[in-house]
Amino acid sequence: MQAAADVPRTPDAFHSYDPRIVPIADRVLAGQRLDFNDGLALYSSPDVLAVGWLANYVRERLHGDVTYFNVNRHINPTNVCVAACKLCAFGRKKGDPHGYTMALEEAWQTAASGYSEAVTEFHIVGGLHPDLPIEYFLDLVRGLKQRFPKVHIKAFTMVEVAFLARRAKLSIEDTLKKMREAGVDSMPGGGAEIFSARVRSIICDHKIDGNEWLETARLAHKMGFKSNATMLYGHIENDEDRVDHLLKLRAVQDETGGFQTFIPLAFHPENTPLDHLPVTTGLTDIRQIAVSRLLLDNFAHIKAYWQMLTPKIAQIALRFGADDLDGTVVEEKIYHDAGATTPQGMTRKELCRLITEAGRIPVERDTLYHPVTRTEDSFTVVV
Ligand code: V47
Repeated sequence: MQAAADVPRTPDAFHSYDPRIVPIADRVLAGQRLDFNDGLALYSSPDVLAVGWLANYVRERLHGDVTYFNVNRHINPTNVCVAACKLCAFGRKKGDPHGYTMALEEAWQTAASGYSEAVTEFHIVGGLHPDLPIEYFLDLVRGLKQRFPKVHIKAFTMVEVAFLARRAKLSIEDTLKKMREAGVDSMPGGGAEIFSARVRSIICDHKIDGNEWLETARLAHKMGFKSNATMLYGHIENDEDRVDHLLKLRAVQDETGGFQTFIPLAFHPENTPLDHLPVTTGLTDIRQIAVSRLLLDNFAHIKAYWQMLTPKIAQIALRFGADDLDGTVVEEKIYHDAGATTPQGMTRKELCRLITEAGRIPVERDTLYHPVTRTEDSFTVVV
């Protein structure tokens, strides 16, 4: 029998019974860009295996079998939020008995707790608190940098940056400058939701609009920050909204090159005002990964965030276009408040097992995708 590594992954092996996919395949195999209508065809084709084959082809062209993961810790300093987004089960109004705001000391202790292997990244996001001044967030980051100088700080979504700027009466650029001086190294991809104004006005009408999210990302990238990008799917959006979202991200990426990773996020309806909506199915999740890989030809990485997809679907996604699983996370609040049944965290060993059993090669990375080598309790970033 032929060893898996020797099985040819040639364009000749492609086949689809959907005639709409054949010309799309020709373009993908020739390295050409897909357009809006191609995106719609990929979302609606019954031949999801052909869509997945193409996405996997692109993924292997970019990364071979390498699959990335990191050792990170999430910190959510507050869940108090002025917005009342229908998509969210995490935010609480000021005065709500389930609201919390960490004292700085508590946030720094949280950073050090819960996992024995040294983390390479703190992922920090939280609510839009009506009273906390920008100095709270800058002190939080400064304190983390003092205590954990080797750890990359990926903090504050474009929504939080824009909110803190407005509250502090600063420009976005000056706000980002202060964040950089305090020790923010890059930004996570949250808050993008879906850019369609029609959908946004229903699921998150208190947030900055899609253009402001994109403009904030553009400014951050122009100042040298790398960031991620997300899309929330599986609620009231349609295929046109999804393709529109992906192509808007692609256009900004053409300009700035500042996005590292795209992370499709499946909507979890439990405990939200949209709890009458069904959860996404496995096939929708897998197809979303594949279409993202095919449309976002200028994004290096597509992340299958295991916390949101479940480890089993995330593992399958590694054969449908994804090359990254995210990380150990340690403690996750946003999805678990919305009914996620996934574990709170995973060890390096568990992540490596998922990747290896998918026939891929696990590579621990830092936030900027440099390989990490480690002994049990310390790490070195290979640049
Ligand atoms: O911005 C909120 C989404 C995001 C729900 O950049 C929900 O590496 C589903 O952005 N159901 C936060 N989704 C998570 C996020 C993220 C996660 C992992 C890695 C990275 C990265 C970013 O979660 C929010 C929002 O889009 N969200 N509530 C919900 N009920």
